[in-house]
Amino acid sequence: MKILVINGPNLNFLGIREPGIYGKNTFADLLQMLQAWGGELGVEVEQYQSNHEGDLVDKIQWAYGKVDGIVINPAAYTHTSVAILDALKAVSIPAVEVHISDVDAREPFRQISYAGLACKHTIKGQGFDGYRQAMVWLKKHYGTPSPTPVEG
Ligand code: CA2
Repeated sequence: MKILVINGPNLNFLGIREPGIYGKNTFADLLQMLQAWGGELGVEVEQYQSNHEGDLVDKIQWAYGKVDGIVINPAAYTHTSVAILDALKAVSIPAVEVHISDVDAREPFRQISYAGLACKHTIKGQGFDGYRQAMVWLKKHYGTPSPTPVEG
């Protein structure tokens, strides 16, 4: 199974500012964790981060026919982007939305998610572990079952 992990604007600044909301681990730490979790789950992980809405749309379109699942944290574009929603709908790849912080406990505008309307599942407020949980969820629901060992 191959999973594409997409991160939106400013997430490359993780660990540099606002540790109270997003934790003190850096974006480089997150990328290392994604690869380690992929190894543990037996899942191939590709990651992509951009600060640009159109680039995120391009990457979602690129994924068509190439990956089995998408984990996406569209960051601020979560709350504004119909283009990302439409791209996720267009490719129809099973997607899980992740938010590091508990968006429901923050400003009202963060409680609206356009991208989430095209996602099968959402994980919020679990810190970086939310990405692992999203990969576990995709593997459970869309991974190929391991063959049953034959005895004898
Ligand atoms: O909780 C999340 O994961 C968010 O998607 C993060 C976005 C925010 O706009 C969403 O409402 C919730 C913001 C990411 C910005 O990341 C920063 C990292 C370091 C310093 C400042 C911002």
